[in-house]
Amino acid sequence: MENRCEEMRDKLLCLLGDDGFVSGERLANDLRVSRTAVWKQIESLRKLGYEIESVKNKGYRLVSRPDVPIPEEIISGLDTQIVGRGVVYFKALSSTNVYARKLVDDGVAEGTVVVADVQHRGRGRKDRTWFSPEDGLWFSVILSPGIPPQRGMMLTMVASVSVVQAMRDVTGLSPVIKWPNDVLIDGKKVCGVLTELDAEMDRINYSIVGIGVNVNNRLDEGLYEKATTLLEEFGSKVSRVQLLRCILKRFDENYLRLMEGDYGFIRDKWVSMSNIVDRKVLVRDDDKTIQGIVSGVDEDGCLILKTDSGTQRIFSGDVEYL
Ligand code: BT5
Repeated sequence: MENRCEEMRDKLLCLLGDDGFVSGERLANDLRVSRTAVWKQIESLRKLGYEIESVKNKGYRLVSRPDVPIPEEIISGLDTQIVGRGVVYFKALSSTNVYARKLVDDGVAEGTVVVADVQHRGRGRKDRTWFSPEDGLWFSVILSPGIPPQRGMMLTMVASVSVVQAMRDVTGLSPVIKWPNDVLIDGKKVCGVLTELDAEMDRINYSIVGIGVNVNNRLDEGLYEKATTLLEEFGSKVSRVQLLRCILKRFDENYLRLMEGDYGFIRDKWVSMSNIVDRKVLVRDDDKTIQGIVSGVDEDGCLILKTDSGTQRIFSGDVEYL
């Protein structure tokens, strides 16, 4: 029933278009439903935030669309092959990654995106908390890449590269990637990626790539020192719908490159968007720390570090620039 309604709402939005009035009769005829059914759908669209004017003897006119990442706004005309084939939207969830996991168990299609306006238990890496109030962009992409698990970091890289490209496209800003999963503007975190995997020895069965972007949201008091929002950096509100569509489009392109085995392409793009090579860093991983100079990032996404005791490959950790 819900699906049928969504389908009808989609068609209704197409028919309403963006200019002029369309009569209730014409809508009812084209949709092959009663005028009362049309009215009900118009009401449900209004509840979602669409402003629709209705004038006697003229019909309905779409005045404005909401900036809410509902499937109707995200999927229409998206033109991707895998990423964003389906979108599931919630006003609030505990965590989009957790819900995505449930959808995997239900056998949902690869590329499905779960998005929520608010997360009550948004997650970072290592059980850290991700602050996710309204007006941000919190979503997860379900993938089944079939690549070896040691290449799993490349999925985080695909996500970060796509976010940077989309932010450039939409705002003209130039964010920088910080290994392993941060996107920064002027040294402050604007986006974080949490990639979770289910794998066998030789292949990843599925992966959930969670992306959190501070768009027009406020930040927690304690975060302002090290985090920022696009609103703050761009100076005015950024459309979440436009940004999400753009991220998904870029994600699809980059993911397809990865599926073709072009790890070098993703790695090179990632490196060109980060400023980590040749930097002196301290990497913390649980209670271990290691210091050195970054000589590069390999095609598994590992950091190559020149240390006093030789070259080391770093798989995980948090980086501090020295
Ligand atoms: C991350 O972890 O950066 C991964 C964040 C992934 C969030 C997305 S939202 C959609 C999906 N569903 C989820 O439940 N999660 C994903 P990490 O590198 O461990 O960074 C976490 C640290 O960033 C926290 O300990 C805070 O210091 C800081 N932080 C928390 N909320 C933040 C925010 N909104 N903006 C910037 N920094 C934040």
